[in-house]
Amino acid sequence: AETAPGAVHVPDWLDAERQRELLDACREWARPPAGLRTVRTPGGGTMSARQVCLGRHWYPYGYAPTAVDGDGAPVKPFPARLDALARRAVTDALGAEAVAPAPYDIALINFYDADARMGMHRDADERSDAPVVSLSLGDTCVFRFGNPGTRARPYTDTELRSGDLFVFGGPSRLAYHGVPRVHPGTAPPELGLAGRLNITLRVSGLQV
Ligand code: MD5
Ligand code: FE
Repeated sequence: AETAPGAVHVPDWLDAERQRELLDACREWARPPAGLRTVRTPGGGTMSARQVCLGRHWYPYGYAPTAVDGDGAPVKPFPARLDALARRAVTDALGAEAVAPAPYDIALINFYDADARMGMHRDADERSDAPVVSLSLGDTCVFRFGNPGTRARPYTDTELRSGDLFVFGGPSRLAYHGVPRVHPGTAPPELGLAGRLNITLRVSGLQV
């Protein structure tokens, strides 16, 4: 369903087996070295969602080829199969003509516990207008979508559940958005995940 022009929510895009595979992979990526980290913002705060990056570290606000928070280990590589997954996602949500020519090369994986939130922000650190692909696992959250160009209301709140795909392209690529709330204990029991995980796949537009 189209939430706004270019912003398409596809519930249940990943079946139970694909969710399990992606969760297992996320658990591997979350292990040190260069595993799960707390992101420190330039203002001296910390993000409540913890993060793992593949391809490049997100160093608020920008991308760095080396580790910047945490243990100093080099960032893990971005696997080619995530590029294939992102292209399938964009094709399913927006159509083949929306698929970027450049390969997807960055994954930001956010881990939300019951109290984690993400404030309203825009994702403007990529030098590419390729759609951002978002995959959710575990607990249901409230995803808040703002307006392209302004932080102001009205917002559109949508629940994102385990297995859901959201693609942000076109005029929605630079829209304000956030995660005001996670609903604890709502993950599919067979997944065995307490909390929420979100995987975003992105085209950096940067030289390697
Ligand atoms: C999340 N992550 O649920 C969200 C899903 C982040 C972040 O916001 O920056 O890691 S991605 C939502 C997103 C990405 C790019 C554009 C837009 C939304 N948008 O224009 O609404 O952890
Ligand atoms: Fe974002």
